[in-house]
Formats: sequence, structure tokens, C-alpha cells
Amino acid sequence: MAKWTTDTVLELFELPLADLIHRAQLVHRENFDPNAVQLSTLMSIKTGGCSENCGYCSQSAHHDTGLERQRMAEVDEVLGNARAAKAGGATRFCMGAAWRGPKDADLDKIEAMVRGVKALGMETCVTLGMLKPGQAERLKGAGLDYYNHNLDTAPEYYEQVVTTHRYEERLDTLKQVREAGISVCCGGIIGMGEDRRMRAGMITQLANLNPAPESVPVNMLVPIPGTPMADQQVDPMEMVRTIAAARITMPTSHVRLSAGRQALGEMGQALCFLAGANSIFYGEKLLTTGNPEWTADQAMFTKLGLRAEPVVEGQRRCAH
Ligand code: SAM
Ligand code: DTB
Ligand code: SF4
Repeated sequence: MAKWTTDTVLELFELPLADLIHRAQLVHRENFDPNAVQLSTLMSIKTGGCSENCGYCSQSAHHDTGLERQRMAEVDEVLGNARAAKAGGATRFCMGAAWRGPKDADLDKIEAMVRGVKALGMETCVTLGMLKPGQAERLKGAGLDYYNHNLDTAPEYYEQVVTTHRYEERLDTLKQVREAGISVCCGGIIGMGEDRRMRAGMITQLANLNPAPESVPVNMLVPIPGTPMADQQVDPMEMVRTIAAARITMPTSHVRLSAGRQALGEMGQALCFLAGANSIFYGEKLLTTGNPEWTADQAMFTKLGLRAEPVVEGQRRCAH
């Protein structure tokens, strides 16, 4: 039986902001140290030329975004970046590829990357698109901790975002990841022209996954010139409300304040942390777009009294 309905989640979105933040804080403090933030660093290991037509994406071959395509990175380069991320304070290294899904032959190199990053003592995450039977098991065998695969929006809006694959196919990959014993990182984007009810619908879908994703990245659209969504924008306060709704409906998940931190600025990010965000992408680049400098993030942490979470995600602080 579904735990949440779009109507009940929409009611959360419509609360006065102070009431919404108060509820999110109560849930957050019951389940986490409210001043700790988990740090993940991203690397694009295969850039551009993707067969899919996701309307927000700089890497789709269907849009003329001027992005330079790059072949799959070499294992040594990836491990060099992972070492630098670890030295900078990140605990998880996330590798992203612009694919509809990996070929079996691609996985040989991916397995080596996962093994290498794991050997550095970091948590591992990959986002490679849709998986075929057997692929999740191979990734698990290499030591993969998390697979990122976002639902991105409400089911009824998905066709306005992408037509080269279906929502059900995303759910199928998530099922394979779960069954292989890999933790799920699954979230979405706000600011793609959806309305508030659809934002609530997306959170409802995520919260009703059984179990809920261990990590929930909430992205605010980074508009990319040349994509169909180049001119979209959203009130940043909707980001705060979406994060609070994620926190309340997925109490023990890490909620990641993901793309959009540069546009939010420090004040906007502070509100997101108050709303229950407790993870960020840390490092000067996301996949193809910018992210705050490491030094700017360190200064923000000092200002807000936040500290990097030292523990792995499986070992949550819980009052009960
Ligand atoms: N190809 C894989 C896939 O689609 O799952 C992995 C990479 S894809 C770039 C990972 C996620 O990044 C997307 O699902 C989306 O949520 C987010 N994303 C991509 N471009 C974005 C943008 N311009 N603004 C905000 N989020 C974005
Ligand atoms: C996620 O939800 N956000 C990250 C990660 N998962 C792979 C990617 C954000 C990409 C932002 C646009 C870009 O840099 O291309
Ligand atoms: Fe971008 Fe992933 Fe869609 Fe490809 S499948 S266009 S990389 S979001």
C-alpha cells in the first residue's frame, strides 16, 4: 500500500514556510546530526553524444549545446581525481556516463574504476543510464555502493521531458539495482516547467519506493543554452519546499542539495540545509556545469557551523 499520496505531499508544500521548516527540522533531528553534511564528488567519465533526448541535458546528441564530446576516461585519470576528492574531504566518488545504458564491454573498465575507488577507502557511486539483466550484479561484484538513477519528475510530466525512454524503464532499472543489493540514489529536477502538484507527485513516487532511496538528489535546473529548457526557471523557494517535503517523507534518507547551488547562493543554500538537506556535490564541477569552489564551500560551512559527515551512509546516527 502506498504510504504517501500526491494530495498529502501537496499539503506539505502548501504549509506556511515556518511550519514546513519546523516539521522538516523535527524529522531531521530525530534521524541525523543536523549540522553534518555528507560530501560526494562527481566526475564525468564519458561526456556528451548521448542517444537520449532529455530536454534539460547538455549531453544529449539531440541538442546543439556546443559541448565537446569525450571518450570514456582512463582508469588512472579517474583514480587521480578520486584521490584529490578524498584529500579535499569527500567521502563518496560518483562517476557519470552519458549513455542510454552501458554495453557489457563497457563494464570491464567501469568495474576497474569502482574497485580502484573503493580501494582508496571511498564510497563508490555510478550513474550509467538503464541497466540490462546481469549488469547490476557485475557492478555489485566490483564493490559498487550506490547507483544513481533519477525519476526526475512526476510520471505524467515525463513525456514532456524525454521521449526516447519511459518512466517504467527507469523504475525497472531501480528494481534491478535494489535486487542486486546496491543502495539506491534516486531523485529529480525542479524547474523544468512542471507545476507544484507535479513536484509533489515526484516526491510521492520517490517516497513510495519500497524501501525509499538511501540518497535523494534534488536538482534545481541548470538551464543549458541549446536545450529545449534553456529558458525555464523556477522560484528558488520551491527548491526549499521540495527539499523539506523530501526530508519529511523520507526521514532516514540523505537528501542531497544537488545541481543549482551556484544560482541559490549562500542564503538559498542555508534555507535548504534548514529544510533538511544533509548532502551536497562537492567540487568545482558537476558533470558539465559549474559548482561552487571548494574554498567557498569551506567558508560557507564555517559560517553555518556545518561539518563534513565522517561516517558512511550505512551508519546513521539515530535517536531510537
Ligand atoms: N545518463 C545517465 C542517466 O540519465 O541516468 C546519467 C547521467 S544524468 C546527467 C544524471 C542526472 O543529472 C539526471 O537524471 C538529472 O537529474 C541531472 N541533470 C542533468 N542535467 C541537469 C541540468 N541541466 N540541471 C539539473 N540537473 C541535471
Ligand atoms: C544528480 O542527481 N545530479 C548530478 C548527479 N546526479 C549525476 C548531475 C547534475 C548535473 C548538472 C548538469 C551538468 O553538470 O551537466
Ligand atoms: Fe543526459 Fe542521461 Fe538523458 Fe543521456 S540519458 S541525455 S546523459 S540525462
